[in-house]
Amino acid sequence: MGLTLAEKIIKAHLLEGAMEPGSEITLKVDQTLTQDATGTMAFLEFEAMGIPTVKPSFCIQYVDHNLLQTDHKNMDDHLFLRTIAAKYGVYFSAPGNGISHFVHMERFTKPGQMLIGADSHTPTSAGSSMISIGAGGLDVSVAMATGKYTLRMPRIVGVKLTNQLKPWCTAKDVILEVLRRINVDGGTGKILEYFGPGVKTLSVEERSTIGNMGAETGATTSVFPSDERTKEYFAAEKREKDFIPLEADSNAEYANIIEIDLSKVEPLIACPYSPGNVKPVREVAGTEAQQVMIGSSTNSGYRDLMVGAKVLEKHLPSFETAFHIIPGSRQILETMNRDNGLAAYLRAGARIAEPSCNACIGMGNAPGTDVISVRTFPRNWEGRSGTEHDQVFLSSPETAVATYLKGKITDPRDLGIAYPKIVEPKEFVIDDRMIFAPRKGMEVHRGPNIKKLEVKKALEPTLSGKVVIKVGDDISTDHILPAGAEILPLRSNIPAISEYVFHQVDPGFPKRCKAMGGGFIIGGKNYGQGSSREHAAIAPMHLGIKAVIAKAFARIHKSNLINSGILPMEFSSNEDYREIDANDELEIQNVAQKIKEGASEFKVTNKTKNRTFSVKNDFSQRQRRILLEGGLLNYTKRMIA
Ligand code: MIC
Repeated sequence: MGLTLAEKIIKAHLLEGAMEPGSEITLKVDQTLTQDATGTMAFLEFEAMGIPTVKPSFCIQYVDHNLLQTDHKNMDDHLFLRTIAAKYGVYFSAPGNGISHFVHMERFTKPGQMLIGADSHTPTSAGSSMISIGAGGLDVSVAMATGKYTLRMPRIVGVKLTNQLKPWCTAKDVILEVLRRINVDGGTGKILEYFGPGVKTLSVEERSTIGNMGAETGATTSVFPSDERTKEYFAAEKREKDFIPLEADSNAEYANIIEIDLSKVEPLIACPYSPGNVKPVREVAGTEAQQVMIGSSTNSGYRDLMVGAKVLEKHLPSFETAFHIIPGSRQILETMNRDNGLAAYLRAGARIAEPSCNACIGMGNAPGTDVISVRTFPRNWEGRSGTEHDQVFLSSPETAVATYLKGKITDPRDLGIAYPKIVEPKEFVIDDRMIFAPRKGMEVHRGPNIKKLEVKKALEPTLSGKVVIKVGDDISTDHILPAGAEILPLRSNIPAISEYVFHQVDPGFPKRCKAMGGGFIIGGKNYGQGSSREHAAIAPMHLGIKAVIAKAFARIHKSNLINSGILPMEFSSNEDYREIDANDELEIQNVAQKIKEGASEFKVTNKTKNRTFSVKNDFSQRQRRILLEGGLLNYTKRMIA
């Protein structure tokens, strides 16, 4: 039997374990990326390991999230990252240079290599045929220290693309179609591997859009072949030397196949409050929109921005809708400027932001009360934009620009104008002067907001305490610990950020949790979906959370809980979820001993209800040791010693 492309790349990096779905494997890491919101903690963790320099052949620190500088904190963090990166042999991309995923796609991707990034959208590099996986900051700092990353071997699902997209229908609509079919947890434990004759009709940028938002399905990552289109892109980046062709064997077998006829893909839109709540644009067309944004974390590439510029060159809006453009990188901005795209936007009333993720995570440009906001972003959970009860819709740039022109949600095919075909440039404007190579001898800048790392003690023999909160299905890490202009600058200050745990869901949580001396969280299915932010585990750990019992977990958050020494347990029978209430007193007796012995089923006593129920886990040997030692940092330090 032949190998899928994902299997080929994994096989070439396999250090330990067998490539059987579900079994634990350890892979060699070629590259790591961190961004500022996750990077400060990742570097504090790296520092605590006492390793003089990073192991992988290329590590880079980006600054793209915390760019709103309303006091000293964010710039202090930028300077900390600049100097500590230099100390440990890590490249540094300065604020203003661009969003990690875009700059990485432009300057550093290498087909066939393995990238681990402290951001859930790291699979953007799927477009350049890498295995690129999003992980918590501590997992990435361990990869920086050891050159290794451990995960469960995913099942490889084939996504077969045939034919080609019709005018106004885009790569964003392709990934929204995938989400419409498999929803926000359908990719869990899987890699989505794209193949088939339709692949060659998509550029690297378009493939990257699909890889980026593959994260929203819960997939470990996505991957595309490396072909002539990849070669063209690398040539435009003057990086021909980094190109190699790659594809699956012709007799590769996939766990299952999702077929997408590109010619049948139509403009789609994800409605509030989930990237999985996908509908045809025509179903919601006519809804008045007072804010439109193109760019930020998804769809801020050259093609994405030029298409809107070309439309607006010939057709002017009423100027009544607020319009924001957030380019992915300085390179995109400069290339767009060279090709007259910027002028078109300025004339059309766009507010042009610096290249950043900002608005995607509520760092500025929050919508007003009851405002309908159409954005090309990847996520729209309630409140993520910074406004309570916001109404954020996720669409392609084509749908966004059509909406801007009409002032209401509009299927771009109904504009009745010619589709401006965007040809990718033969050459981008390349300028790497804002990327700094590591250099020894810089003193590490540590602002007052950077607090000492907290490390948990070994697992208690028996866990007991109250249910501090009970939540439903699909709770995202934004629900657990929001981002936003007020909270994001506290990422290197755990005591301060912990005051915001479940801020939008239940603002009394931190106080109550501390008063109760910690306890348990009860969750539904897909608990912890979304971002890689390990703060959504570290902050609950700081407040005394001992275990989360849920119907099922999202991959990255589950690892982050284990890494923070919090037990993620699943209900053996989901019926038991209904029988628990907040404030119930729970106990898991002799849990440490049982974990040591390899138990996979545990008895939980609900003392309040006078009943017992069972919970399960699939912990590997390694995860058991991590939990027993109180987290991955303790475990890694001991391994290194
Ligand atoms: C996101 O899109 O949710 C973020 C903000 O980029 C996060 C990272 C973070 O919270 O720092 C992610 O996707 O991992």
